[in-house]
Amino acid sequence: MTTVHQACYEILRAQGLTTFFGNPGSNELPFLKDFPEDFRYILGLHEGAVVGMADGFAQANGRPALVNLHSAAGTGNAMGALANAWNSHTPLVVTAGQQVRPMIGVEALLANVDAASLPRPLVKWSAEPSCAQDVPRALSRAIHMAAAPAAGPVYLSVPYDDWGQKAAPGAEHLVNRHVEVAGMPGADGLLRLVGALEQAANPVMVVGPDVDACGANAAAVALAEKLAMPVWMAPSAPRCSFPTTHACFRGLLPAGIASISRLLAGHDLVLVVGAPVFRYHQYEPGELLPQGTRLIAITCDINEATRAPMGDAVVADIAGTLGLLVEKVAQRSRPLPTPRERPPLANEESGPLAPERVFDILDEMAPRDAIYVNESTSTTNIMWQRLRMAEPGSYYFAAAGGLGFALPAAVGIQLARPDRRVIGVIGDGSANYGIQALWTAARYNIPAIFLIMKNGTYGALRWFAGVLEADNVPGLDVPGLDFCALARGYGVEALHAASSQTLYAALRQALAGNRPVLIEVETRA
Ligand code: TZD
Ligand code: CA
Repeated sequence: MTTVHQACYEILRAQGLTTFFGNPGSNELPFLKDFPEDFRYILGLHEGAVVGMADGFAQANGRPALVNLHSAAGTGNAMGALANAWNSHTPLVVTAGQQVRPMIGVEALLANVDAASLPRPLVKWSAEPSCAQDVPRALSRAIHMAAAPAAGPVYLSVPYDDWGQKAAPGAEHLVNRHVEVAGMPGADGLLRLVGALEQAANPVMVVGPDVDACGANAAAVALAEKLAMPVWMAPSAPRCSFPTTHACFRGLLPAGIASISRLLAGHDLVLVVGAPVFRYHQYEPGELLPQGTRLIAITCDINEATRAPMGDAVVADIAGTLGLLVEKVAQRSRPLPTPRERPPLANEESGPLAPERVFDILDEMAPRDAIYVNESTSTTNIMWQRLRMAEPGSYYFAAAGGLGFALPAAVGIQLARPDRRVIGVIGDGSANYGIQALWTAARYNIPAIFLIMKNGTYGALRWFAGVLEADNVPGLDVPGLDFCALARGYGVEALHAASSQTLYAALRQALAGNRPVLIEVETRA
């Protein structure tokens, strides 16, 4: 007899989901029972950290990752992290253990009441199968649904008495299913795109995270070079889709309506690729676009396409469409834009380090293919100005702005990419939301480097309080945190840096080793 348990592990194995990220409870034990040797279980000590690690892992792999949470409480703890995964199109198959079927109705301890509704609206699809025999099919659907563009998290609640039941006949058909979404613009649509680009006098491109996610960075470069057009990173970009060292690269767009409009002025065409139009943050009322500017977005996401307040959109395969455009558009004869000026190196000063100095030192010391995970909220612009990021997959940031992403994601990304060193640059406020992932890094020897920018305050909120003219706001400082002690408490080696010399030495030591290291650096607010 094939059990539901066996049928599901067959599907997971064949579909390549052999790494579990989880935090177990009683409801999950029958699923985890007889855990096969070719699977691995990465334990996280809090569900926010579990989903953050899985999010980083899935993004860095470009494939769905499996998460196993405990009922409603575990799902609730994970919701903040799900908000980021939802916004970043991360394919996550989130499973949660449910009470046994006869005990859900009486709301026994750990029954997940209305389980399928709980994670909405932060998942693409959510279900609790109506009977045990439907669990393998629902799991199969969850995997394909998560991976199909636009990718995203899905949720499956499984009562724990289902696992030992007999699987339905025909479950073997689910094992090797392949679902493909092949969305390319038709011949007419492509002609219109090419025509718009060729006829524009002064086009500009805005590239977003899905360019990096589908590995189309080189195609974006080729298109920018053919049209000799400047390129901006989309506002609030959670990934880096264009080499920051390229002559065409202009920098990160600010996240306000008026600022964006101002910076795009003078361009008759804005081509947005793989980004929402736009992911704003601060409210800056103004013109959505400069007068006379046309906008066309190429996106994999029907929601992004339809909700945009302006412009036209083409919902299509991003890599394929970019590739065709590169092939079809005529090479412009004008020279590439003048490269932006890199800011001068920051001066050495006494006292806590200026963030500019920290990034200069990091840029000097880190391997050229380092992967940065940013959650140092007040220094994001400085980071985009000073770090050279030329390789695909070099930068990750919380796509919904929910803190608690970077520290766990750094662990998940490093697990997925042992060939490149991952450096999390994390504020002393942000580090507390996913701190438990340090233990996972130590436990599985995942050698990410965690650079904690210790300025004693919620710096970004101080900036925002200025924007909103909100004076005398309480709760904006976080003095007295000892991250070296916290790191050691979780089993991670820790180094303190209060000067350039000690930061150089700490980075040298961390980069030379093959273990996780936390570096706490005193920075200026
Ligand atoms: N809680 C969660 C889960 N996400 C958030 N984004 C916030 C609270 C609000 N928040 C921000 O948006 S930025 C920020 C907070 C608390 C300050 C982070 O401080 P930090 O970095 O020390 O990490 P800076 O460089 O000092 O701003
Ligand atoms: Ca801070």
